[in-house]
Amino acid sequence: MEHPIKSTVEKVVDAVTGGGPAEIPGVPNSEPPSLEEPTEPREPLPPKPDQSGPDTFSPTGQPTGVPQDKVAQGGAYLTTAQGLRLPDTDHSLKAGPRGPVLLQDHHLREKVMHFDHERIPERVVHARGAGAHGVFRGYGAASNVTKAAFLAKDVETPVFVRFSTVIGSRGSADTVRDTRGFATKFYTSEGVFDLIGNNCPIFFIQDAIKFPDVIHAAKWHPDREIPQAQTAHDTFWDFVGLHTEGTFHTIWNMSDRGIPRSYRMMEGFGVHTFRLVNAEGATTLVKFHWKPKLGVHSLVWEEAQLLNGVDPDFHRRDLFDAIEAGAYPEWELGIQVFPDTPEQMFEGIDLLDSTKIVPEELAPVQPIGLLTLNRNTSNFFAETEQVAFHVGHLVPGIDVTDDPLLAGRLFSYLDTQITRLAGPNFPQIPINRPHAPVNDMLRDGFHQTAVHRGVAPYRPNSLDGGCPFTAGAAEGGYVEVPTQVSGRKVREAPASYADHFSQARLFWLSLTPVEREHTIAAYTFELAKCYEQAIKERYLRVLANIDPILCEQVAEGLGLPAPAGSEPLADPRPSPALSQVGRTWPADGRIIGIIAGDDDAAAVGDLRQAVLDGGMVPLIIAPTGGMLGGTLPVQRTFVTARSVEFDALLVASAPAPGKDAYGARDAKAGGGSDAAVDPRVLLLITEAYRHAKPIGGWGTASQVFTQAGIPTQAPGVLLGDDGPAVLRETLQLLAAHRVWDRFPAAAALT
Ligand code: HDD
Repeated sequence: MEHPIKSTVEKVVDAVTGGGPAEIPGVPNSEPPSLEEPTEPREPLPPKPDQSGPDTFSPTGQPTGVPQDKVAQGGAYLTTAQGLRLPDTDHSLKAGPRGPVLLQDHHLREKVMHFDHERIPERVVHARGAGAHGVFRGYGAASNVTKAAFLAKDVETPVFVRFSTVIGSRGSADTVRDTRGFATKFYTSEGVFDLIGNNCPIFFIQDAIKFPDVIHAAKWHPDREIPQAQTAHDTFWDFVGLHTEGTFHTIWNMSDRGIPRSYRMMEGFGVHTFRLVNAEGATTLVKFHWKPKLGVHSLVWEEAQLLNGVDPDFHRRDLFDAIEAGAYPEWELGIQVFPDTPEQMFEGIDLLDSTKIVPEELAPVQPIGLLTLNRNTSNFFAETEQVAFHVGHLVPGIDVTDDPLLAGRLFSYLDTQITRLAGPNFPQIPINRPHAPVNDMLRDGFHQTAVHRGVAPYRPNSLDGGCPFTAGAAEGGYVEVPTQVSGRKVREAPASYADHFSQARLFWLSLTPVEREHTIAAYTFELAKCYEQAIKERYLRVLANIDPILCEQVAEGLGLPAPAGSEPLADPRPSPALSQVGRTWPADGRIIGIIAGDDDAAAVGDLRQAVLDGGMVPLIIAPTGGMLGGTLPVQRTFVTARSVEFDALLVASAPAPGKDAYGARDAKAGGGSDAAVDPRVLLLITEAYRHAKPIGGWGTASQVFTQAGIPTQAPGVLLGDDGPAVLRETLQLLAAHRVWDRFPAAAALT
């Protein structure tokens, strides 16, 4: 089957990277757009298909008929919010051209008043995010354990997904070391179901009452509001050093998992154990997983740091561009299934403790459906910013458990929307509207947009004919599982919650040497950023309880003695599923940089086509912009290109220093094998090499590698006869995402 990217990627590469104007359906592109101000009112342009907002439904579930293509700038004449046509929006009403502005200028007042109130409070956590629309198709594989209609075979359900970082503000950078949110809203026929997970299977805390503590510690210092969007500071390490139930989540974030390559390439986890109910009323405990079709890949730390400056929107852009290109990201939803026993334990693991996983080797993840993101947002604010998720948005067949972390979330998610979305009527905002009929008796309040009919929004009533009636399970009503509840009223945790280290150790032991090396470096970086010596020393004692080598290596980096652990070391069996290294994946959607000059145009043309045919995105990097050889659009110049944007770099020939190449004015010019190469190209290549990316070339490319100090025999350095030959080898390397052998430390920690 042809991958969707193949048919569309070429067109979009141009549109996305500036190679040509994007085509608006129905509007021919042959006429160059006029830059002159239009003088005549004209018919609005037809909206692009992806400009239409979500379908709108009235609070009673009927389509509103309000055309969602009623987008901004859609009509012929500018009006006020009241529909009054305006002759001028550039000048305040004044007593003479140089006179004072008049208080009666109602247009000025409306325009500025609305602007003054354009912002809403950002989310208290997960403020920075990116969203997309898509569809979920059930495989039917879960039908024996749940009656949820959207999981039945071939049922298609519209979805909206929002990815996020946790700690930073709305405007913070994307590639920070942090947990990522993965929240999915399923607009099912039975009502909205929200699965609000992370890219991490465990959480910092076991009880929601600790959530304000962990977030206060992880966010910026309250006195100076720094640092932004990262945990490399005293308050975080102070907290996790004292509160050791966060040890597993912390090591997860210090591993490469904390810096994903792309939202498209990360797993998602529902974290808690949920309870499923089938048509017969039988219950099963499950954990939800999202498995990305492109595999799980990460940045390396230096790439992440550079990207924070070079392209702080890297993840947001990557998601948007991929969808625009038709390279629709896909994830399989899967479940780990456990018997619903009174103990709610599995193989000795407490299923109600959200700081623990059940290794996939013990309970395999069984695929139950496919998520495809296929439509970008048309308005970030209306959709990504206003979407409101809630763990209590459930459908028949899915119920909660007594996980105390989940219990607190059931309170918090509704509560927070009151402040953020200014009142209780946020379910009426288009992105939040269910696609199932709504027939509630909730009335009035701020931002009420429904015009409810009837006089009896109460039950029982006789005045509205007793309507609406309640639904039992047979009519699709949501009936909670009648679980047995008993116990003393206490503020205590069960004994099993006291194990804080065995699974952090399991994770450590499951990593490959190179992943361990990265994890050591991350701990060393973050702890070295702390001012307080006591905090570093205390955290080394935590590390000693995970693994003595880990502790020693971090201690060495900090210049401190390595302490002994206070707990006996567990001896868990490693879980290979936790490592990101060692498997191969499709290279679809990867970005291939091609460094070329005018003389290389013919060869580069063939290579570019081969990259497109491979389902990847070629970006041509040349000394100057414009068209390479007059035929191929140049997307990056030596000034704008930085290695971190590319998954592999291919070199057509050795470019001589350009006139604005820094530090190269006195370099040896002219031909010959030792002729100077543009230093910006050398930087591109040395960085890509350091970050273990495939680099290749043909023709005079070997000169570039030699001058960059890269041995041409090194792993992942490919020299061939022509571009397509080099690309074939590059593809094989990209299947593993990186040239792992190139990391010098790969052998050191075995
Ligand atoms: Fe939370 C947002 C994920 C525990 C309180 N959370 C939020 C989002 C995600 C998560 C992905 C962003 C949703 C969006 O895109 O709008 N949160 C989690 C996971 C948790 C978790 C996987 C543990 C397993 N959260 C958690 C606890 C509490 C909260 C224990 C409070 C007691 N979370 C919130 C919140 C947020 C939120 C304050 C902020 C914005 C929002 O809800 O809508 O209510």
